[in-house]
Amino acid sequence: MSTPDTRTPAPLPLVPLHHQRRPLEEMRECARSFYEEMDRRRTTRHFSSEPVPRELVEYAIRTAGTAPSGAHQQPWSFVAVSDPGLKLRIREAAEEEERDFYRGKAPAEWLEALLPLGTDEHKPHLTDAPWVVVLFRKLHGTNPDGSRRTFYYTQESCGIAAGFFIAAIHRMGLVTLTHTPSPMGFLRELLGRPASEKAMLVMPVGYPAADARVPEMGRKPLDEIAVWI
Ligand code: IYR
Repeated sequence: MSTPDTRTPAPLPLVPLHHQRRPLEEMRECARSFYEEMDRRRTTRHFSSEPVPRELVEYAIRTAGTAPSGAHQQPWSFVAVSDPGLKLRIREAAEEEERDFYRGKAPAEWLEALLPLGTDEHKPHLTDAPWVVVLFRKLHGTNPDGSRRTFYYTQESCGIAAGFFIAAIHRMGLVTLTHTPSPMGFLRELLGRPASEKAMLVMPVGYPAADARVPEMGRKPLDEIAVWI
């Protein structure tokens, strides 16, 4: 008798789905109130330095970790930084990259697109915010024998997880911002991540500053973003 090949994965056992069916009226109310809550979310660059308990950031990361991912490979690491010295080093390195970006490296069209938002190379939120959470995308995994394991749809998976994270932060009454210093290679080194991971988003997390401001702008209405066929 041949021994079974333990490397061949078997389908997982199926368990009942826990699904709470709601009356239609309640569904309407949930749909509306969730939309309205998410529509109140704004990206501000003005953070308070008031501390935020680690437990809250843990819940946002737990929530992000509930995101669907390619082949359920969960190709993400969330590195939460509160150490002031490390936040300062992240800020200094990000501002150095951003200086080059804003002073010539970026194509004119890109800088023009950013003008209405008023962004520049100064990133005080990276030291003002009590937490800076860096989302790393796992480019691949490792098999038990040490060989490389391909991960699928890592960009999509991490994008969805980031969305969950942002929604969780908003829902608990905090603010965050998706900062994308470019290039981001310095983060892997500063935060001691392996070569198999690539920094994707830098998200300061905290309370908004008392005088926080946001650009006056709206969102596209439904008929501009939805197509019904
Ligand atoms: N990475 C730069 C530039 C930037 C790019 C986009 I697209 C934005 O929506 C905002 C900023 C920065 O973080 O400032």
